[in-house]
Amino acid sequence: MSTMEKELRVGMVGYAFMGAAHSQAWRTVNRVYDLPARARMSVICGRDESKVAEAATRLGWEAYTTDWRELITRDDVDVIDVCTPGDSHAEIAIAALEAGKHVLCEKPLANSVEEARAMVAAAVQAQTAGVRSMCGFNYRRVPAVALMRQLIESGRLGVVRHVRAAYLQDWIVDPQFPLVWRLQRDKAGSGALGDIGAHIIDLTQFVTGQQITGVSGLTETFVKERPLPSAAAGLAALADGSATGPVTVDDAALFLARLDGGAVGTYEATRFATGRKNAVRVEINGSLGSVAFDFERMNELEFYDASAPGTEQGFTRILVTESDHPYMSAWWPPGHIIGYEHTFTHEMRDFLDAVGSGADPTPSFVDALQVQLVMDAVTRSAEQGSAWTEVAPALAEVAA
Ligand code: SOE
Repeated sequence: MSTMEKELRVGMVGYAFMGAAHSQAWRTVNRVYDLPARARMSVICGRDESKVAEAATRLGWEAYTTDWRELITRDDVDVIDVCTPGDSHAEIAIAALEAGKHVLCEKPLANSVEEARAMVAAAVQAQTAGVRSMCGFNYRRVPAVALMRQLIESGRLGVVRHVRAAYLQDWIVDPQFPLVWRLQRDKAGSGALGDIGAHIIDLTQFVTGQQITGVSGLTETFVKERPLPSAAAGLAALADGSATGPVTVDDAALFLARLDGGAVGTYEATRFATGRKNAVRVEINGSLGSVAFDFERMNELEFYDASAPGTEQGFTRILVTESDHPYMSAWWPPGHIIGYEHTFTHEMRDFLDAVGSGADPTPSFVDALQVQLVMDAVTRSAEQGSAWTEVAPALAEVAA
């Protein structure tokens, strides 16, 4: 480590899918990017001691603990990385910020606007002492998505008129898929809306630079009762023979939107798009051109330039693997494509670059509160027969 580099000792809470994705990124980031700070994988935290001990070895952490409250007090930890289900984001992140730790919190920021507001307040207070915070919207870090933002920001699309976004999955189409935490409101806050709708709300606001100001929403739960996960099922079956439980979140959320730069939007987040595994699809139409993206072809961006000669017009396929494309200088020669896990390495790059430079990383907790406010408006609209529902800007709340 050069003398210029700061060492940031990371404590990560959680070791499931996001814990594994973040661990891969912490292991890799300082080996592929030159940054003002170096991450040290100090401690991983989880409730089950045998599982977190195994995860520490498998994922490359120096130590483990089963007590996050002890973790945030340790003098040998500088950063808390929150990779838990949404029902513990606020409690852990606020306590860590108050203990003077930089915080990276997985999306969505919280399970409610109230929790998100409290997290923003803690982040704003901590910032006065140079303590930084970021919400982990990794799809901003897909090189093709970052290129989309560059093209729009540089005016290549002209005036943005249409935002069209869908996040399509199908992992719970089978009614026998068990009632996991993502299907329980008290754990996840919402269903497809918060889990995957949050991504396309953040992504489209990021690439267009516009914020959603109003929505008309519709949600649906197609399968309303599911088998309990094996452990719980065993107990329930013994108790009263009912080894099933109610799904308390949306399976699909759709909404219309207006954005503050004049664009109109259509959004769809569903876990019932049979055959679509992780299709984050975005198309932006402007007065001078369009861009279109599908995460299932994440190294490609379709670009339509209306200023091209009529005889040459058509969507071109940009292979986003040149070294001067966003993030790509760290990787391989052109055409040697990258994957989902690289977006987390890019996320840690941006986090370490900011924190190591004494700057605030983005997206901030305020940016994430904005996403939370949109989702809350979609839910309220859906409860009121898809009534048009305004979205107050998060920044106004913070400034107030
Ligand atoms: C499940 O829908 C999930 O793992 C999301 O929680 C992630 O944010 C997304 O990147 C992949 O799908």
